[in-house]
Amino acid sequence: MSRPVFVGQKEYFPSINRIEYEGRESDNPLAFKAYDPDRLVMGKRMEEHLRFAVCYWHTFCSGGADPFGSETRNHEWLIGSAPLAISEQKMDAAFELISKLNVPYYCFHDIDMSAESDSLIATQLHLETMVALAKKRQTETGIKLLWGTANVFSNPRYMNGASTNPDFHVLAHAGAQVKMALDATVELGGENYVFWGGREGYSTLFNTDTKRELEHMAQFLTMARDYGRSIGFKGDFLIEPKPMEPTKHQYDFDAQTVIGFLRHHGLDKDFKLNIEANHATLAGHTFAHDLRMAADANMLGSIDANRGDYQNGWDTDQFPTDLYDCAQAMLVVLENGGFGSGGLNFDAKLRRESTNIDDFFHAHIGGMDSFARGLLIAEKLISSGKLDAIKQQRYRSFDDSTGKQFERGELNLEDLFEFANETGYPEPESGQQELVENLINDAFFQI
Ligand code: XUL
Ligand code: CO
Repeated sequence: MSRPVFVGQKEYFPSINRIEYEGRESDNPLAFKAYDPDRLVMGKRMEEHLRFAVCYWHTFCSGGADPFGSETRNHEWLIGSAPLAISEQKMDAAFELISKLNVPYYCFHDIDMSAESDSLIATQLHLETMVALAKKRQTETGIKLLWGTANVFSNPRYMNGASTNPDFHVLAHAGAQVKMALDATVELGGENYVFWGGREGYSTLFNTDTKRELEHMAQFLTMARDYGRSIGFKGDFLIEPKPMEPTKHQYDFDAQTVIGFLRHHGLDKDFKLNIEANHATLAGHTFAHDLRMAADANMLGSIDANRGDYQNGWDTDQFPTDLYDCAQAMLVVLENGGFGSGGLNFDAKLRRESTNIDDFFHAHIGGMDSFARGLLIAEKLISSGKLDAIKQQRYRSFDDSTGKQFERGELNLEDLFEFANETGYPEPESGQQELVENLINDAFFQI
C-alpha cells in the first residue's frame, strides 16, 4: 500500500520524494541499497523484522547545539511565537519526514510533542490537543507509535532526579508527567512505554541515600505499571540502561544491573529492556553484549540504534553505520525470535556540522541500510547452522549423563569430586575463536 508522503499544512522537505529501494547497483544517494521492506527474510518481511522508528527529539526539536555553541540548523518548523502553532508545525515536519523515509514507527517524549505550560493543567490540555492531531496524522499516514516516554530530566526541577529525587514534591511532579505520557501513549496505540532514568543516580555519594532512592524508584515504577495496566496499556514497559551522563552514576547502569533490579522488585513480568548501542559501550560493554544479556533473561524489548565514537567517552549518538555491530545485533534479535513489540528506534542525531536538509535523509538511509545488511548477514549465519553447531559441540558434555544431572541440580560437590577423580584430568578443548570470527566475516560477502 502506498502511503501519502505529505498531509500537513506546509511541505518542509519539498525537494525530497519518498525514498525507494533501488538495490545494490544503484548510485542514487537518496535510495535504499539494502532495505527492501517487502523482501522475505526467514519467512517474514524485512519491514516486520526491523520495525524502524524515527525519534522526535533529535530530529525535530534540536538543531545541533552542544555545550560550546548554539544551534547550526534553524528549522523552519520551529519558527514562531505561539507554542501550540510551533508544536503543530513540528508535527507536520515529523510526519512528512517519516513518511518520505517509509519508516513505519516513531517515538516521542511528552515535551517533544507539546511544550510545558505554566501550570500542570495547561500542560495537560496542550498535550491532549497535540495527541489528538497526532492520532489524525497516524490515521492519514499509517505511521504508528513504537513508544512514548516522559522527559523527566531536562527541566531544572529534575536536577536531583525524578523518581529518585530527595524531595517528594519533585517526585510527585515526575509522577504527574508519567501519568500524562502514559495517557498519551495509550491514546496513540503505543506498543511500548519507555523509562530512561537520565538523572536517576547521583553526583556524589556524600549527600545521597542510595538505598532509599532505589526503593523510591521501584515504588514509582510499580505505580506506573499499575496505572498503565488500569487504563488498558497492553504493551511492554521498557527500562533503557545507561551508566552515566548526565549524572556521574546512573542506577540503571547496564542490562544485567537492570535485570537484577526488576527481578528483585517483582517487575520482570511487565518490564523489558530498551538497549541503546552507545549506552552499552559507555558501560564498558559491546552493544551485542547488552543485547545478549537482555535476550538471555527473556527481556529483550527494543533497541535505540546509534553508535559512539571509539576515541570519545561520551554519548555521541551518531547514526549507526558499523556493519559489524549491526550484524551482531541482528544475530541476537533473530536468535531471540524477533523483537516482539519492540523495534529499532534511531536515537541518533546529525552531526552539528551537517546542515543540509538532505542530511536527515542520508543519516536515516544509512542507518536503515546498515541494519538491513545486518539482518541479511545474521540470516546467513543462522541458516548455515555453522555457529550453532560449534556452540552445541562446545557444551555437549552437559547434554547427557553426569553433565545433565549437574544442570538439573541433582549433584552435590562430593559428586563432582568423585566424577573428577574417576575420569582423570580433562583434555584441552579449543574454543576456535579465530574460526568463528572468520565465519562472521565470510557471511558479509554472502549477502
Ligand atoms: C538519552 C536517551 C534518551 C532516551 C529516552 O541518552 O537515550 O533519549 O532514549 O528518554
Ligand atoms: Co535512547
